[in-house]
This record gives sequence, C-alpha cells and structure tokens, in this order.
Amino acid sequence: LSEKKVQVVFVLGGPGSGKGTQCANIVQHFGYTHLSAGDLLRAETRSGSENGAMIQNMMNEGKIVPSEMTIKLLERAMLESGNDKFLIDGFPRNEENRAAFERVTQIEPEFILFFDCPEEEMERRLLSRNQGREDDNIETIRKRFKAFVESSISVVEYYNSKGKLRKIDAGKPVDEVFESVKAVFSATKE
Ligand code: UP5
Ligand code: MG
Repeated sequence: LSEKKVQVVFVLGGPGSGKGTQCANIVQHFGYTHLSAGDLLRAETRSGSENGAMIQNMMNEGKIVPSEMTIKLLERAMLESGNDKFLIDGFPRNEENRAAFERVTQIEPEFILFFDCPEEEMERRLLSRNQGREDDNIETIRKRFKAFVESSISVVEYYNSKGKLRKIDAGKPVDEVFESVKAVFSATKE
C-alpha cells in the first residue's frame, strides 16, 4: 500500500450522523471506494474467525475494537479493491486508532469529512433504522454516544487543529447534506 499513491478521506461523525448514507452518494459522484470500518468488523463477526466473538461483544457494548484488528481489515479491503481513492467511514475513533493507522500504513488523509448532528436527531434516526443492527437498541446507543464524546471528538479536534477538518451540518435532510458534501469534494478537485 505504501508504494501506491493512495488517497484517503476519513468520514467521521456520531452514530447515526449519516456517514454510510452520504458515502454511498459520494461513491456515485466522485469515484471513491467506500470502506466502513463498522461494516468490515460486522463481516468479520459473521465469518466465524477466531476474533469474531470478541469483536461482537465489544460492538454490543459500544466499545472501540483494538486498532490492529480494524487496520488489518482496512488494509486488506484497500488492496482487494484495486482502487486508489478511499472513503474510510467510522475510523479512526480514538487517538490510538489514528496514530496506529498513520504508523502502519504511512498514509496521511487528504481531509476529514465531519458530520455534525445533534444527539436527539441521531437517536431518532438509529431507533427507526430497522436494519437488524444488534447495536441499535437504546442501551447500546447511549454507550455509543458516550464513546463518541469521550474518545472520538479528540480525533476530530486534532484534525481541526491541522486545518484538515471539513465540517458539515448533518442535521438536515439527506439531499441538503449532500449538497454541502459535494461542495467540499468539488473544491478539493480544483
Ligand atoms: N439517515 C441518514 N441521513 C439522514 C438524514 N440526513 N436525515 C434523516 N435520516 C437520515 O444513517 C443512520 C440512519 O439515519 C439510517 O436509517 C439513514 O437512512 C438515516 P447512517 O448513514 O447509517 O449513519 P451512520 O453515521 O453510518 O451510522 P452508524 O450507526 O453506522 O454509525 P456508528 O458510528 O455508530 O457505527 P459504525 O458501524 O461505524 O460502528 C459500529 C461499532 O463498531 C462501534 O460502536 C464500535 O463498537 C465498532 N467500531 C470500532 O470498534 N472501530 C471502528 O473503527 C469502527 C467501528
Ligand atoms: Mg455506518
């Protein structure tokens, strides 16, 4: 990976802020491959791998899985895709994730898309999602919010201090949010 010229955009935001929804739109317009760290971890729990049960337990508690596991899955998915432009959704979630990814892959993200959304709105969205996600119950949702505030916000602040944060008001309807997203990607193409 380090030999290839790889472009990475981290897509961050609280649980239910719309990361997955907007990434699907970005893929259609800007030629990126979408890699959701959470989706990769969920696939790993279904694969029956030795770490599957541990990952599942951590996700049901809203805890952040050790970086080595997440990074291994992300690296594999990047290599398998054959693409060189990636949206990495829902990662890095804490300082340790961030530093480990940089150290292991030597990749510096182009910028960070940050979906800023009020917690009441995220809660409403998650409770009505209905896609069978085991962590979409009110107890786990509260734990996910807590982990976001306690661990993930510091990563957002880190990139803000480096001038790499592109903050989006994500509390609006999907197509209005995408208008703001498009403006960010169009601006960086020039
Ligand atoms: N929706 C979306 N946008 C909307 C809008 N503008 N207006 C109205 N409704 C909107 O959207 C959520 C729901 O809202 C959907 O029904 C959608 O239609 C609607 P979605 O796009 O799915 O939001 P997203 O931000 O992707 O929410 P998600 O629940 O996936 O976020 P999380 O960050 O909680 O979940 P993730 O899968 O990233 O992680 C899950 C767990 O995995 C973590 O809690 C953690 O335990 C573990 N994990 C790690 O340990 N390490 C990692 O690196 C990544 C994950
Ligand atoms: Mg998601």
